Amino acid sequence: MKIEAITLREIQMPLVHFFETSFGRTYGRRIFLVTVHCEGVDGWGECTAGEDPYYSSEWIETAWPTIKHYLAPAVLGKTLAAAHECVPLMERVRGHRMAKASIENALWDAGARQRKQPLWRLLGGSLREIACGVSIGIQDSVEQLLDKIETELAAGYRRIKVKVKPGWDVNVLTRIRSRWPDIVLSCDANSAYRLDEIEHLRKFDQFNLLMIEQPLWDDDIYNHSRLQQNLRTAICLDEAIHHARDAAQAIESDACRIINIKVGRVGGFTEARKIHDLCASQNIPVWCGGMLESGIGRTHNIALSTLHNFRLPGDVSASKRYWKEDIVEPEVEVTSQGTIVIRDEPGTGYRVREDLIEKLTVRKETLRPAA
Ligand code: OSB
Ligand code: MG
Repeated sequence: MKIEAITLREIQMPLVHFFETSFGRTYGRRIFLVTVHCEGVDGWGECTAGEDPYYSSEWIETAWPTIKHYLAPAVLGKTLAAAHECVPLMERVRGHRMAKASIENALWDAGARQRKQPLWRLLGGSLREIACGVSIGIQDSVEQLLDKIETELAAGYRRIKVKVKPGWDVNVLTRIRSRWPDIVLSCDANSAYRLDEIEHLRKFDQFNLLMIEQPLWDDDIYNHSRLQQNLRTAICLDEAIHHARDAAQAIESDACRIINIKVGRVGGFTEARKIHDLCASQNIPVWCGGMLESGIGRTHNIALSTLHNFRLPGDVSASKRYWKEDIVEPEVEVTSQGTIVIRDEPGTGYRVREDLIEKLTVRKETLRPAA
């Protein structure tokens, strides 16, 4: 697989409904797509860096120049036998994992298409149907949130996750539990609390939550361990896990009992698989996180979720929850049982709608090997 050129593009897509976390509200996405051109086969990847450096320090305006000036030149013109071989080529660049993941994942996509094999099989997956949950942002009122939960439960989703922050937490969880005492429920704080709020966080134990996701600092493992020793509810780490070494430290120090794997946050499929395998060996369940992806990132998340230790429902849900029209065909659909049935066609099993992508493109740049 010779990497002849790489195309970077930004497309803009308004969200069907705004999405609010403890760090802010998003109305639309600036989606950054990467295409690798390899001897007649194109592979697509999505860079999950956000519009702002709030979820992580990476954002679209760091990812673009990092790929253009460092990561693309490191792989352009190279011939690889398999996608994972790009990892050492990009290693000299520190961090910028979402940027790296977009190239690596595009190469996996190209590799699967070239071999005419499903991506999930190439990744080593085995599950033929994956369980789906939803992540519901902070709303303008609790009533609005309860309405949303009702809609998602009626659609069949198997786990409801709500975003929390100080002032939108115990009161909200109380209302949810009084209406639905038995649903599988979890919450995600996106680092909105501090260790001196331990007494407040202990109140979350009364709600029988599946987990509380990333309650403390985004870069912290040690204090999560101190918190976990004082909570019955399982902590799940998201932001704090960048690679398999982080995961090993978090597990060994009992900083979390569940891990959320986001393929962008950890730098690509190779590292995501390493974390998956490590967690499987330590009996720590994992699930696939989401970053409000378009169909391209979404279908990569689906492929990853077929690995056997993705034992809990992921934030992998239907296209129509986010987009009026998605850029893959068919759109991602969820069964009334709250599952996605894995497709057997080569690659992701979903066709990339290049015509629609072209219409949505606001910026595009094709990179070639230096002469
Ligand atoms: O913390 O999981 C998160 C979206 C953007 C940034 C961070 C997070 C999220 C979500 C949305 O929770 C998950 C989804 O894509 O539905
Ligand atoms: Mg999270």
